[in-house]
Amino acid sequence: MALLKILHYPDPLLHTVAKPVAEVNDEIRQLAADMAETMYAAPGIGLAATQINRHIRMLVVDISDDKNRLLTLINPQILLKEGEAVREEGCLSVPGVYDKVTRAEHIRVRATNLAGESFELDAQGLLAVCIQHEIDHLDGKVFVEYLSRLKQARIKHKLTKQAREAM
Ligand code: K1U
Ligand code: ZN
Repeated sequence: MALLKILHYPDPLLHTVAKPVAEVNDEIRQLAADMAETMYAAPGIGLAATQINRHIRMLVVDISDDKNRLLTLINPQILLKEGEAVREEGCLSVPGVYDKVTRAEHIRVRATNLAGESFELDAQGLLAVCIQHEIDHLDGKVFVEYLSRLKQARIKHKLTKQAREAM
């Protein structure tokens, strides 16, 4: 297993649109295991392949306190969105920034699992928010894009300065 480097906003690679996974093979299963390890170590409750500079449609999430409900979604598709909820979000690619985003309260997703089988999942609350946030990553969208232009500019400035100082 391996810990992977997480891209930080405003890295333009975070705006890459990921391509579908053609075949679920051992390479994909190894990448999923490395992504889970990276997410738990961060620590985070989700991670999209885009964030570790792999532009394929795969994400991992685990919102459980005991870190024992890992979900791996390959080629996820949102079939249904219902209701609206405002929640504070964070992002491992935008460290130290938390803000409120409005998303669907309930979603139904179809995806492929690590055995290559299709499944459907109904999610609400934090799980629904987290899955929508991760699918946005696969579409090249970072949660700060839901915030005002002024907030985005401030976040960009702060993280660019931090990255320069870390060099
Ligand atoms: O995609 C990511 O960058 C991961 C992100 C997922 C997320 C969190 C909150 C709302 C929407 C999506 C994170 O995991 S940020 C870190 C975080 O929320 C957390 C970390 C440790 C314990 C509990 C939560
Ligand atoms: Zn994120």
